Amino acid sequence: QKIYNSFVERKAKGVKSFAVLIDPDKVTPQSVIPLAAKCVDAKVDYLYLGGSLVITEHLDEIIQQLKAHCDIPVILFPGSPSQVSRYADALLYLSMISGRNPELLIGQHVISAGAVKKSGLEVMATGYMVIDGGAPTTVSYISNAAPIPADKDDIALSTALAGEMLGLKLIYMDAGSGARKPITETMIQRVSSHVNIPVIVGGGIKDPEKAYLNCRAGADVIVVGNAIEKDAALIKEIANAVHTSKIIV
Ligand code: 1GP
Repeated sequence: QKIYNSFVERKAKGVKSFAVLIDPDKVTPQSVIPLAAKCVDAKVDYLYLGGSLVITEHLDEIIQQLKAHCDIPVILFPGSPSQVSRYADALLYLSMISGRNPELLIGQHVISAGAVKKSGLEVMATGYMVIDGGAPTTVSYISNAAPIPADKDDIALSTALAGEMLGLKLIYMDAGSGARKPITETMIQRVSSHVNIPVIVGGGIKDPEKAYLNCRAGADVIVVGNAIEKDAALIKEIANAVHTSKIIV
């Protein structure tokens, strides 16, 4: 549990982490080489790989290239069991606890359990909470499950608490990739002040200011994908914002 332990240790010290989300369909095994260099230069903590829809046949190759060109842990963020690759370091084993679609709560896990076990990947049981991002996102459409309304902080909190008490190891609050409205700081604060497990926050974060505010509100890991695809200079800016938001504990 090397990577999970790094999450817990960083949280205990109040150190915030920055994860760059790579959509495997928007890169090639070649294009991730300069991207890896930028992430190393910016001191990115984790690379997340995956998405609701992944069509590429080069997932393994993309991961191999990332591993060959940087030491940043590669963590799978799979939209479906077909996105499990043994070349990664760890897997966010997502149960979509915000929804009521049994396939995403347990069904897909049963189907892929044997393959996941065989992969040797570090498995991190994650309570995946989709929060309404202001307009339908790919994840809210594909999951066929209603997201938690953006202003229902109590529902978000109760969902996260239930996930923690069920034994999940991480909470991932996600407004969905490209969300018009990222998750509010009040919701992040409400959830993270009541659960002890690390809280990951992503979806629609477009600037260092929002990343910083989310960390100050209690997020332990900030995930950014879309904004970085549009402007790679943001990698360093957001990494700096996240790393200067350390909370003295
Ligand atoms: C999506 O949380 C991630 O699942 C990141 O979202 O692409 O909007 O940064 P963005």
